[in-house]
Amino acid sequence: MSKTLPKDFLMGGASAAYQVEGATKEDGKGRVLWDDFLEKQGRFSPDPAADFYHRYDEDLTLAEEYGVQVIRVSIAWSRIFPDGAGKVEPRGVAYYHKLFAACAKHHIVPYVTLHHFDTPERLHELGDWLSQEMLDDFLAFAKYCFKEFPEVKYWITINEPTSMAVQQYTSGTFPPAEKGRFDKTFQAEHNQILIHSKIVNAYKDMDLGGEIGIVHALQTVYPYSDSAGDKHAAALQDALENRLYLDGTLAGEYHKETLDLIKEILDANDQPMFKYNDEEMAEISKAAHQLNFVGVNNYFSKWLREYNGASETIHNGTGAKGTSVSRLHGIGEEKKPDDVETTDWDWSIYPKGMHDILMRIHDDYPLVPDIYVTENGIGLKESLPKDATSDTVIDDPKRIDYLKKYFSAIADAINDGANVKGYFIWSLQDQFSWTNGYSKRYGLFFVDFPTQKRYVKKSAYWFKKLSETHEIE
Ligand code: BGP
Repeated sequence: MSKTLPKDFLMGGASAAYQVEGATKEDGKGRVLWDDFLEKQGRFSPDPAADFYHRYDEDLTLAEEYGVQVIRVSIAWSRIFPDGAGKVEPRGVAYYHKLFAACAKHHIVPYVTLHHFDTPERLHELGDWLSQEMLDDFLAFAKYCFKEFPEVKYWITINEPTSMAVQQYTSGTFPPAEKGRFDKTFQAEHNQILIHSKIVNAYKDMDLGGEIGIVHALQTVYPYSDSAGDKHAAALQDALENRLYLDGTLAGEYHKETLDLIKEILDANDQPMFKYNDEEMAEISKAAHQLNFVGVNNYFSKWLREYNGASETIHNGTGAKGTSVSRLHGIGEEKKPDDVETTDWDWSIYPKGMHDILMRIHDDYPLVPDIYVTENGIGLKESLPKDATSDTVIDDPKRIDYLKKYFSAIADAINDGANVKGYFIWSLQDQFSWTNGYSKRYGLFFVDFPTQKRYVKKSAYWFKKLSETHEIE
């Protein structure tokens, strides 16, 4: 018998401003941390992306037609405040009002992220999440948005604080591309938890009647074997990637065991503990008690084994299967079991990891009322057939298979008690990927980037049926 989702389960599509909008130099938009970084790298450009800045209505029309009820979009901070603070750019403000009006026209509810990896350049240069000015300006930007966009009823403070900090200061895949700086990673993590909390508390004080949450990258971590060394390596990796955030944002405190694991990582690397104080922890606790929802981004799981060498990370940014390496001094080494299937980008396909992370939130972090899966999906190498016509449907059986398995795991978690309210596929349409450019496609809708023409994928038909019947077939 097929599994079912609850009748009021929301079906959605996800996006992020820098990955879909394009138009990075249009209508007074300010520069962000990625502009210089990508120009210097010379591998790919954030323009045109999916040209959502001009084609949002076309995408929302498709979304509505294919059963999408909710959508994740982010506001590009530098479209509103080109310099991060100070002068407001009215054309940026007008764009988002138009976008939200179009969502309403298409009966799609926007869940709006305030920061999705796109720090304005000036603030990035001051130290990004490590700079007090950045934190102050982000709070001011958030309050501005709450007042300016009352049509938005669902806000997300920060997308994936962990992956931002880890990729900026541990693996070096995001600008400023530093490696092995666990001290900066944890400080940036704490600073994001703190400013997220201040924003949640400010939003609740404004009493605007909407909901506010945060989105975490939560990749489930398992020990490679039952050995004590592998189990401990998994616990350390989990503290780095999941646990500090979950503790801070969902429990409102850092548990002693979490702090001990973090200190162990920092000691092994001769780096100091991150700074936090009682006043900050009171703010964090207050926010955790009034947070409406947590968003879970889960794509893959990790297996860790004991490792005592130097740090070495190699990112598979091209889809050359088997090229990624992650060995972190003071933590452990990633090693997937042979029987776990992987994508071309070495991401494991492991739906049980989705079930387990949803249950962990349900079991260990009971304060948070609602859970959404805010990102999940599979990146594939897809191309347009040579003889394509405007009616061509792109065949993507691997995506349908992936979605079936992950939705089934979500249905199991709901049956086991997790309050999962909805699901946002990554991604609504094909988009630009931060470290993989245009070759890793995730969308329900294929975008031919040179012409910007959209083609429907078979997975969109599957998604529509699920949205209508709530039966996973
Ligand atoms: C998440 C981000 C998204 C998106 C996604 C896919 O971490 O929130 O912005 O990029 O991952 O990742 P990638 O583009 O690296 O395949």
